[in-house]
Amino acid sequence: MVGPRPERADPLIRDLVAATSSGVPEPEPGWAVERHGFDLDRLRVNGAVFAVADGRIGISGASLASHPELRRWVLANGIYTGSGAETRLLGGPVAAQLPFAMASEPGLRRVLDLRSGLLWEEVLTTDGPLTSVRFASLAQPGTLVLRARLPGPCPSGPRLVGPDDETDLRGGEVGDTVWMAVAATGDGAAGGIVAAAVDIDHGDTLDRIVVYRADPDSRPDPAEAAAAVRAASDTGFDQLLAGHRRAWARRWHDADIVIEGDDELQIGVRFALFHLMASVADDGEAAVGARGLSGPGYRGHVFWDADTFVLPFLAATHPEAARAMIAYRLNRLQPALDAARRLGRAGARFPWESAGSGRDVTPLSARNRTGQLVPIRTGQLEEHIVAEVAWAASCYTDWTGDEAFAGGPGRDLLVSTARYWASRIRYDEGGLAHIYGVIGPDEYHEPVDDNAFTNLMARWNLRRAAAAVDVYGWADDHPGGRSEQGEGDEDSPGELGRWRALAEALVDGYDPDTAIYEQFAGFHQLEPLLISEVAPRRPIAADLLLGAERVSRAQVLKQADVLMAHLLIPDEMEPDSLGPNLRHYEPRTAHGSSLSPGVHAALLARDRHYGPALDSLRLAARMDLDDLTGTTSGGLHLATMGSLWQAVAFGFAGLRPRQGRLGIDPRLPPSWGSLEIRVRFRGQRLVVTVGHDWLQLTADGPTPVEIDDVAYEIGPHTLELTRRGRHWRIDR
Ligand code: IFM
Repeated sequence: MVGPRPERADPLIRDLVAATSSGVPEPEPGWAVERHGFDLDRLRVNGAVFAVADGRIGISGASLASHPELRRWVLANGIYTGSGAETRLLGGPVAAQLPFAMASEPGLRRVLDLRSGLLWEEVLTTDGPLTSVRFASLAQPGTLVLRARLPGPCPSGPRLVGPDDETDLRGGEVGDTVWMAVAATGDGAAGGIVAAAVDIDHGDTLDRIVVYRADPDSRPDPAEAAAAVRAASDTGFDQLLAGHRRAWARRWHDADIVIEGDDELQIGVRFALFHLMASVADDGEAAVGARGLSGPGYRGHVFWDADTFVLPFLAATHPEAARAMIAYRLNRLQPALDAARRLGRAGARFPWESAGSGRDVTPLSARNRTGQLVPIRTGQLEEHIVAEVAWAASCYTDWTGDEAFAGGPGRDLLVSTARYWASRIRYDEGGLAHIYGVIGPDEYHEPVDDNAFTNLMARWNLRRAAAAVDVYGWADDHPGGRSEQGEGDEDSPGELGRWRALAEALVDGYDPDTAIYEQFAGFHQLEPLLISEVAPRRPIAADLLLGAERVSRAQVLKQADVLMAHLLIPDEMEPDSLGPNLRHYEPRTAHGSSLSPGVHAALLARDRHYGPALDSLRLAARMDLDDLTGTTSGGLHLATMGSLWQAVAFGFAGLRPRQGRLGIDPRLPPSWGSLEIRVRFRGQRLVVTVGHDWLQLTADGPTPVEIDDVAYEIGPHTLELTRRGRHWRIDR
């Protein structure tokens, strides 16, 4: 521990010192998640809800004071340990702890300040009240800073504690700096996490500054971390805090959503945006696991949750982070090519669950909530992920207009995934094309033939890849170069022609008489059971309620399936098919997966069903705050959070990039006063504010938008429109 360093007389720091002395500050309305009291059942849930992260490192929101039921963890983006399906995120050294024990009636109050990314805590310990504030610096990722007002003299205790599950630990001291290193094991893992910590004693307050360094390929150097933490402690708490606050202010400036007239949703939405922003690094590569950096659930494996649910928010608000997520996939293209090859197919087959190596790490079995061992076949059969990796790349291109990406790595992802589908799809004797034996998003039914969602996504993938090659040509190393396109050559249609023909021939289960897509071949013949009537309160795990066997023979969906296609690729869907499919599939959907309600909310809003849309939105917004699935202790459901943004952005605000313009077609529920959403489109910041009969757009620079089929160039000025009936007209 070192002596106090001179702090600047910054009002901010004075406030913080005063606040830590006198307790946790009053939460700012609309910007804080607050919890009072001690609830043993929620101890671990709160560890996720109050987690703080900076895109690289995530730190559990567990109390600083110890309790036997507490679990503390530190996770680093993309640093895995273990082998095969057992591969999991490596735990890092824990620094957010102090040697005080919670009192038997702990009296706990915590406030997560979403605006500034600060976690405040007041806890009664056996020595008296311990008040603290901590943050994971968004300005200097990898830096954890905490200030605590101590209940009394600090008993001696370790600054860094080794994670329970890890065995390969080393530690040491360099001057007043303590360091600890954890190394990954298994599957040729060479990576690790190192932490170096400095304590600064101000008498009755203590500052702890910790620098984490993590590397997937080699053991980070403790000396480098120690030098970095000394530099950070020279910078001092107040400057670190000021930089952190500025970094959060910048992020919110580009991404905030203001819902006037619904305080509960306002908090739910900001809570989601906060954790989405905190979970993804914005340089290098970002492996975004199903629970981000907010917990070890699903072992930190990367699913379609990342590409389909998380990435759109980032593509539209902080493209650097979306690009880092795509870099994660691009850097694993070779294992995806190898996986296809092993199955005798062409192109790239991205794994259902991915970690460090890019090989599939989906477990083959798991215990369900009743303790029964059930086989897991998603790794072999849930192949729609292949198209979603390509979809994510296109989503990034559509929002950013990044031509260098679109004509290079973006095109390559489209081509390698299209090739996979081309080798996977089979023609029948009648000339129709099929994808046999898959699992769709609805994992209650497996395997199925011609899952409409998978087929529609594969069709989109084939068409979009062909269009990309039309525009940008083949990659330089393409055998035969542009001649392979063979446009206009009847006998030898070439690869692009084959893709387009396959896309045309691929069945999609659409029935023009009913305007309904059959979820998979034979779905309409299953028991016509409406889960909305069996279990009026959803979400419900229908497989547990009714038994997996019964559910597999019934028209009960775990999660949005056909409807996912309406959300992701509306231009591929039959005109006016959204309403009929919503009405058909909504009452059949159990929302047994947290990914589902946000999707329904988006589409119900498009369809102007505001009551049910808001119910679904609320479900998504409360999923983790109220631990609706009973699984939040493993981490927050990042896909749900992404779906919440999509529901507001795509569903209610009606934002959608199309042909180089941002389409805007809002749907404002009667109960909301107005909705404001901030995005970045093609390099410009755009603020869209929607009222019931007015629409205001403000952009920093020239921004092409489209409203009611009319193209506008807005920015740097503000454009105001007024509603006439269902149409928007410029104010004169
Ligand atoms: O990717 C999801 C899947 O759609 C449903 N089960 C959980 C996975 C991880 O969130």
